[in-house]
Amino acid sequence: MKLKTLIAATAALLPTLGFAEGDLSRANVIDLPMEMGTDDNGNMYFKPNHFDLVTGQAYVLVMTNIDEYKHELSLNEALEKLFIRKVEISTPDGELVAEIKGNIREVEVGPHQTVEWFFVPVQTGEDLEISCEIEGHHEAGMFGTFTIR
Ligand SMILES: [Cu+2]
Repeated sequence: MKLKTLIAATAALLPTLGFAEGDLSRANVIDLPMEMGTDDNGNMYFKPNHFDLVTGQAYVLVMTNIDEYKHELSLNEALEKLFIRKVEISTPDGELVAEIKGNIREVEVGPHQTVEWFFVPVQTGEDLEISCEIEGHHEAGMFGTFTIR
């Protein structure tokens, strides 16, 4: 297919897709699974502990706490680099419990629970620290970084 024809065909298709319509926060959301836990040596971790993000891309950070006690994720200074869309909580069978909207800086995840955090990076930043600020957890290794390009 010639390029011109391809562009015309693509343009003709676009309005029928319907869902994005200029709203970057809802289009093609990328899943970022992250485990929160403690290893056999007592080291606490986020796994993975680094995320490479790009501006304008919608993400959902799927935080799963595998421990018997709660953990948290604090965005710290990374908050100002993100448009926070919502935090979502569902039952294990996928039924919605709550969607919390607003500029959320910190989320605690209960034992054996999963919470989803939806955001879109809007500014670049290098190695922005995210951390668990529960007493002793940061010292035990529970922190990570976001790099936004
Ligand atoms: Cu923790």
